[in-house]
Amino acid sequence: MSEKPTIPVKNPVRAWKAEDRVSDLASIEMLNKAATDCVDTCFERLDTQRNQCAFGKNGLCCRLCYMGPCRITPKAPRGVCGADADTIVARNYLREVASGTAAHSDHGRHLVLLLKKVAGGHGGSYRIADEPALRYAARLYNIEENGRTPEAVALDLANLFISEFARQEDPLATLKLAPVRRQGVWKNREIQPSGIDRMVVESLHRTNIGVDHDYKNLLLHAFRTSLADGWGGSRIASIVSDILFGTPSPVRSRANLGVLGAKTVNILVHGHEPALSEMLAIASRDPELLAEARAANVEGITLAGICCTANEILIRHGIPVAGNFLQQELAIITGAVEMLITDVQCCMPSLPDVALAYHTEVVSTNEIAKTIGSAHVPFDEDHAMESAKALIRRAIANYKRRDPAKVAIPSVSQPLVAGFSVAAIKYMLGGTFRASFRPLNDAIIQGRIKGIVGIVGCNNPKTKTDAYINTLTRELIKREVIILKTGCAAIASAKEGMLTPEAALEAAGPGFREVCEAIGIPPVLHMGSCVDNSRLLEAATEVVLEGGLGDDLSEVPAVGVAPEWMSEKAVAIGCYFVASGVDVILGHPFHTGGSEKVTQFLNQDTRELFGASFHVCTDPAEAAEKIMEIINRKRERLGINRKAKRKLYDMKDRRALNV
Ligand code: NFS
Repeated sequence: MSEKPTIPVKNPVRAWKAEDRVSDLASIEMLNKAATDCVDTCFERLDTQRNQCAFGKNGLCCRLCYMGPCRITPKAPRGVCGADADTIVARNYLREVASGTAAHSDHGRHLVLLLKKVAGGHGGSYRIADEPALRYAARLYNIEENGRTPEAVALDLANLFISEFARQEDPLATLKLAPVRRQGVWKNREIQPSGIDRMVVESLHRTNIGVDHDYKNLLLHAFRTSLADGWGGSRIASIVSDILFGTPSPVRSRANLGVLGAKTVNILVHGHEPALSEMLAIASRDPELLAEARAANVEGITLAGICCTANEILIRHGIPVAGNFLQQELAIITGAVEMLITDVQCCMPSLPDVALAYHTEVVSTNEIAKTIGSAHVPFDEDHAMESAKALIRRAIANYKRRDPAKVAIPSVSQPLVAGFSVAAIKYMLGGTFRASFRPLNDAIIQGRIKGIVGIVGCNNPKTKTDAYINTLTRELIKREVIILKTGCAAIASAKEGMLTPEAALEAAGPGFREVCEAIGIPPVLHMGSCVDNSRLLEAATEVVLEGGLGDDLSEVPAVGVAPEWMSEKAVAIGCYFVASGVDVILGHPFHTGGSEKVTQFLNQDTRELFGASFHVCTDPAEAAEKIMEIINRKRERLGINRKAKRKLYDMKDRRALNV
């Protein structure tokens, strides 16, 4: 290790029970083990941060210049420069959106540069894994593909995507993938983003001392910037991932800490970018390495994932998921992890501290993401397979340091099906030759499916892990709503067993269940990582293009929910959903409570501007009611809110559905 962590681990005195903080049995077990092993986790750290700063919480602390930091109170309503609560809250909010956009988009940029290398014949171990996806993407952007080599097409596409980051004046080309009416809304509201990088830079410029002080103008730029994420950086990341690593299709696997092997070398990948984890997924099955593992007296190599890196290799390779965001520390506490490999985003700086109590080696691999106490082993993309193999060998060598006395792998994991890209959903709905969203649209029009809800985002130790996500998911499928999932919310469902078609069908309302069985689609669809929220927009766009449910995303009976979110990326995602015309329910509010005007803008005025707004529902039952109210209102407007007659499907009906 390069340097020892500096934060001492202390024996926590807990005033709570593990089962009040986490939902699944594996996490409960590991949280209890943490106390026995005298290891701090985020749950104890939240306790020590109990009196969190009210100024920060309300967005009222400004530290953008060195006349401050200023804090706004009734007695001190303006900062030294004269900025009031509205300006300060809006500036802070815009910076959150810019940061979230930057994270997703930098991930996308990295993949685009890799695509360019592959196109130029310098991709090393990488190749174009999905040529149809490449050609489809090229056609979307009017790039000639007919009769050209995949490399030539890929080069044009990579260059176009690079220009999406650098564009200085014109709107992003990727906006054209949205329904035409939505494009018109963005144009009329003057929030079409130009280059992704430009939008982020402009956000920082506008929030610099003495620049943009009009809270509305700041917030409009927040929505503009978020569009550069959802329809720009994130969309590009998903498209390029599919080209380089394959478009996901339904795959079976398992989720939760029980996927770790008692007698195998356990390697966890954690973070977001799939380039390294893709290679690890392949290398972990390499016969030579498996033989080396056996020579070290272990039965094999178990590769599993945490957070969105997990989702990326789950949906393409069926690699099991060890856990979601709040399980990253708990995974180490099993005492059975030889190596935890981090790339970027959502990797807690505490990991090396936790690892000190065990034999786990925490390895960072990305130059922009190092942690004191982690070993840094830069991932050499030009020799990717060799890099991946070297890491696996290092993990095998670390197995001998595993202390059997400290090992307790919870025997808890659930089966799952994941990998529902839009192409896969289309295929499921109509087969190879008639792939289309028609059956889904028809089912919504007939009222057998009431609407579509995307449940996305993180976990947050402020609320019981997974509880809101899972309660809401069950409540909505009971009410005949189809659920699209990404990120850690998808993993929450996986751990609850709700990503198996059988379990979810059992819990689904009668009409919905019949449709799912008839058209062969499960009620809860795991669509990928958080950048893959762009797939949710893609799916909603398909619904619009298919016809019968309005001309714009704002007319589709669809809602987005971020129940337990914590990341700035979630703020950006929420904004691009709302700017796209999709209402968003938040499980807890933004740090904007210090300004009534900003709060009103986000929760009300946006309806006028975009046809959708934010809503805060801290309780899942309340959220379900709100969602159904929004869905029913949209159904009413579309004139499809007839009560569906229950009817059992026979073969004739099934054929009729597959038009
Ligand atoms: Ni999304 Fe995915 Fe998870 Fe939250 Fe983090 S992993 S990018 S930010 S915690 S869902």
